[in-house]
Amino acid sequence: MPTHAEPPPGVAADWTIPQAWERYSEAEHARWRRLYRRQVAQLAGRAVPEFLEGLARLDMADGIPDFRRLSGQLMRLTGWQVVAVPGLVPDDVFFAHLAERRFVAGCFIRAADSLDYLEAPDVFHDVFGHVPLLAHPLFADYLEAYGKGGLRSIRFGALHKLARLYWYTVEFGLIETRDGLRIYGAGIVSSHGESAFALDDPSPNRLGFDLVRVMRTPYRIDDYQQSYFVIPSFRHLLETTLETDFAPLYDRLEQLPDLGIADILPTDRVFTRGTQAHARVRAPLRSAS
Ligand code: HBI
Ligand code: FE
Repeated sequence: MPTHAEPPPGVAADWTIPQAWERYSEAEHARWRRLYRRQVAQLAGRAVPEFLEGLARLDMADGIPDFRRLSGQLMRLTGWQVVAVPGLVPDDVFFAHLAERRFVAGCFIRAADSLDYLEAPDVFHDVFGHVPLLAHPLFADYLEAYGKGGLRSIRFGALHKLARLYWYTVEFGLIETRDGLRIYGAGIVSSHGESAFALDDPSPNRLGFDLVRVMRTPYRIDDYQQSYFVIPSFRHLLETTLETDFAPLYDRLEQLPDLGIADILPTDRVFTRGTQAHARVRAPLRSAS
């Protein structure tokens, strides 16, 4: 994705567009409700309580949320807003929005015949998946810190490494709780299949989160993850990110080779040593980042 790209015609300089909430059809709202109900059932006992609490406070059960109304609710809770964008936006634009506590979300909803397969993030992934945790103060601060770190990483030429942190936390993170492991990553909580796989399947590794370790680990965009990383708490994630001086870290990472996507190191805290059966049988690695 090139930085400093010009927005397409009809798109504002910051890449936002009007959501045009009035234009959703009743069939689209019904599709959202179906996805919502199915995921709420799937997430009981699987999602971290803070996600479920956020979901309950934001009332988005009745249909595709109007971002103006949702932003009003979120603004009162943690000072975040949700703004509409036409699809993927350039990295620098994405980070600049996060740094200002604006979450960018797609407006379209997936087709009725592909509820489980997504090529581009839709409104269900972006809003159901990402927004509930933005009602949690520590996670809200983490995402702002990530946006600021992202803007700096572009200057260091280290975006690639920082994107792995986003992937293995914001999108596919697991967390340790008193009741066992729970999911919090938006890519998992918005996926019916992966919300069971990430937590219950014997195939993937589940390893303790370590910032440098994660930044050395490639990820897949074409199938379920082969390794998930477990944070001890949202406070730990936020404090690690705020306390780390990323400039020397990026220098160090230059010297350290990337790890294999499913490697387990002697220094890893191992929650699950995965069989990798899913990755071997279903879908050999085609693309890693
Ligand atoms: N744009 N709309 C949108 N959503 C994203 O998640 C996103 C993006 N542009 C860039 C981007 N993510 C990456 O920079 C991060 O995933 C690292
Ligand atoms: Fe996402």
